[in-house]
Amino acid sequence: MFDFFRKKKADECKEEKYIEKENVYKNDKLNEEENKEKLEKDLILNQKNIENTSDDVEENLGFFAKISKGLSKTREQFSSQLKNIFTANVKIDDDLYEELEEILISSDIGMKSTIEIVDNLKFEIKARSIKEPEKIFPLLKEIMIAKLDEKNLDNSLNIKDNELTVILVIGVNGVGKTTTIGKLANNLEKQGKKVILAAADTFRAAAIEQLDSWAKESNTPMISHKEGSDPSAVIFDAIQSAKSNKYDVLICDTAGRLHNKKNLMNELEKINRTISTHANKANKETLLILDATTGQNAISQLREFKNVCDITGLILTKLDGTAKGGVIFPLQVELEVPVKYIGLGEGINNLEKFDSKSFVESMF
Ligand SMILES: Nc1nc2c(ncn2[C@@H]2O[C@H](COP(=O)(O)OP(=O)(O)OP(=O)(O)O)[C@@H](O)[C@H]2O)c(=O)[nH]1
Ligand SMILES: [Mg+2]
Repeated sequence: MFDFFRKKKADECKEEKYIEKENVYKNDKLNEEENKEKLEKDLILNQKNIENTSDDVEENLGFFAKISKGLSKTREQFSSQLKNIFTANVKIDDDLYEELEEILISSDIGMKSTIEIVDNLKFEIKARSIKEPEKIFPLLKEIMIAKLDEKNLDNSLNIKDNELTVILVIGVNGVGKTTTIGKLANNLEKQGKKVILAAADTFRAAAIEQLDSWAKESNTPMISHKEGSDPSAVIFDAIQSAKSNKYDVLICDTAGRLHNKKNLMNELEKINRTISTHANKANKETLLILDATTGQNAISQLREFKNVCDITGLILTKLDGTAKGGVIFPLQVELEVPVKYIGLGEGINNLEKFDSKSFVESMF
């Protein structure tokens, strides 16, 4: 009898041990799977951290450092020429002022601004009794910044909380309109704005796909129709969508156009009518994109476009590829249109708000 119970007890013990073992095994297996999953997650996180680090390095490079890096060609030319004339024992006389004028003009600063900058410099050197050439650099910077700010223009975009802003982006072919829209959308998204894009360049083959890839990269929705359709109809739809989904900013890409091409300018007029009729309460910006590498040509483009439409601001692109950065002076001071952003490269993070102080500092 006892034997029977003893055997039963032993069997139960065996069974318990077996269950225990099985549980340990199952737990081990679970742990192993969990560990594997955790390890995979860690790997992905590490990978992301590595990727983020390189993005962050770019982002954290700092506002001034980024502008300074982007303007290296302008600085190389401008600053090295200045250093050549402002040597330790230089005499501050008319020859020096003449040489300075030449340098400013060769940097695309323009005749009018150059003469005024040099006149102000002469005046201040006399008034402050400056004798040492090393004191001229900071003074010249100060005068150049004051020149850029002379007209007291508002360099920020007309964007207000809880209100829709419609930004129409225009310019001649290939200046960087679509690329700038991608960068701007990304920039505004990062500031917490809800942005939507309108693919109103229905003219050029692949223009819609190009904007679409920027929309994806900047995490922004895009409204588009078929190639060849009416750009105003795209903008109409985009405005409806922006209004009903409470977007903060609608940015409209348009086909490259010359001011003297009648049909394209009529099309622009129709686009403007669509915006003012269907987004009449919205804040509006018409941004002209100018390619800095074209130097003086950019000035004539602004002149021509100003005659046919109301330009509220400029974005100067490709400053990274040119020594003609000084062209900002005639654009903003003489033609009195504020530069709102500058393009300093092809990547999504290469668009910076324009600010006269950091710009002039980066020229030296
Ligand atoms: N280096 C540099 N390249 C730029 C910059 N902005 C634009 N680009 C380049 O300029 C070229 C033209 O850019 P797009 O954005 O297609 O110009 P677009 O004005 O939309 O051209 P269309 O639609 O054909 O009129 C592309 O190769 C861009 O990468 C910039 O700030 N720096
Ligand atoms: Mg384009």
